[in-house]
Amino acid sequence: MESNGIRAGKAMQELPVLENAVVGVADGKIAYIGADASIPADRVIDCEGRLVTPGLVDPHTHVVFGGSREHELSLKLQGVPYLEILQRGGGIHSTVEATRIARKEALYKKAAFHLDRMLSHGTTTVEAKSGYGLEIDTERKQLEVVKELQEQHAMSIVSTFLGAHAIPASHKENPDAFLDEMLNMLDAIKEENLAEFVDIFTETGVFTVAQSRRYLQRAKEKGFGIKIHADEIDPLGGTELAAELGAISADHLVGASDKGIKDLAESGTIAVLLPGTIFYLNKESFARARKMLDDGVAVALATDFNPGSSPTENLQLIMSLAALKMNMTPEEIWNAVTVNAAHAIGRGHEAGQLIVGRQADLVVWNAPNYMYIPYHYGVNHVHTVVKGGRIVAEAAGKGLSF
Ligand code: IZC
Ligand code: ZN
Repeated sequence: MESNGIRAGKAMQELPVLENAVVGVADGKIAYIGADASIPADRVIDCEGRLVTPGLVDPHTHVVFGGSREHELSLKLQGVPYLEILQRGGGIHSTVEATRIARKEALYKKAAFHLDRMLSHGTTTVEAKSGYGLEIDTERKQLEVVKELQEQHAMSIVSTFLGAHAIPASHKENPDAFLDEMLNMLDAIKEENLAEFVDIFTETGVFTVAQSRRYLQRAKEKGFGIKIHADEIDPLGGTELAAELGAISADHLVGASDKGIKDLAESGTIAVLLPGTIFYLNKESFARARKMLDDGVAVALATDFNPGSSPTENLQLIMSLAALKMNMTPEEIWNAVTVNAAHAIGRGHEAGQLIVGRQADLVVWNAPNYMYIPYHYGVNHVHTVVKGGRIVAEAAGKGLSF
């Protein structure tokens, strides 16, 4: 999987594959990749012809939250749209209520449970957003949970501050004052290393492009990397804004304009696409991945794991949706969940590729080749997950050899 880093547009068609290879691990790092099976080792895992890849990287999740929203499924089936549920005080607001009353220990346990499930599905690095507090204390509580997980959980976690996730009822008439409150948290967040990135939900009924620009510019001045929930439901122009501000990623992009897509290619902003969300919101139009790839954009894929619009930890399922609903090829898909996903969260130098000297994050799959994973959909293909040289997940049973 070695390459010169991020892959944009046509370069995403390249996927280096070694047949009959050996991966050597020492001190938690990759020490050897090649064909020499006689190199000395204390312990040998015979992969019996199975596919081995870098650990998957999931660059967009909302993994720390209280409660769940299964009661919204019947509303959705009656045709009530996501943004209307939000306007009625449900959706994000109902998760905010549950997160505000949850004790920190409970939030930690619940997030750890979801992270364990991600690991068991082959994901070894994730991004985690706050945004279910919408006031200082709960936003901080979420960020502190992420920090504890970073220190204690096997998963590598990148923290993003999404205080600007919705307008709380208390500030309905004055969203700018709310954004100022969230901006006031940034100095402490920086000082205590509670987040690397700042994100905003730029959407109808949430934050406008003008509000998002002002907010993100301030965050950028304070030294944060920038991300945007851009054109997820309505095409407002968040994609163009991401490019204008030099965001590291623009996420969702279902309504991205032709110009917005061109702008992303020019700015080098990574398009993080979340087809699981469109599937789960029961919508017809997916993001225009083929247009993005033709125009030279670097595409990544993520679960968007959250309790409302995408309750799944399984990035393998997202790979199938990317193939079937966005016409991405297996090669493009693998680049999108490894190297590009790592770059979308500032981890291009340490995750997403098998390169000697890097952390040994590997997945052994019950699959004969890389095309098999997006093809055989909806189940977990993991045989063994190795994180930093240690086995952290194994499938029950012996699996299939090839
Ligand atoms: O909890 O609904 N889109 N934020 C923006 C979400 C989905 C998460 C949620
Ligand atoms: Zn999101």
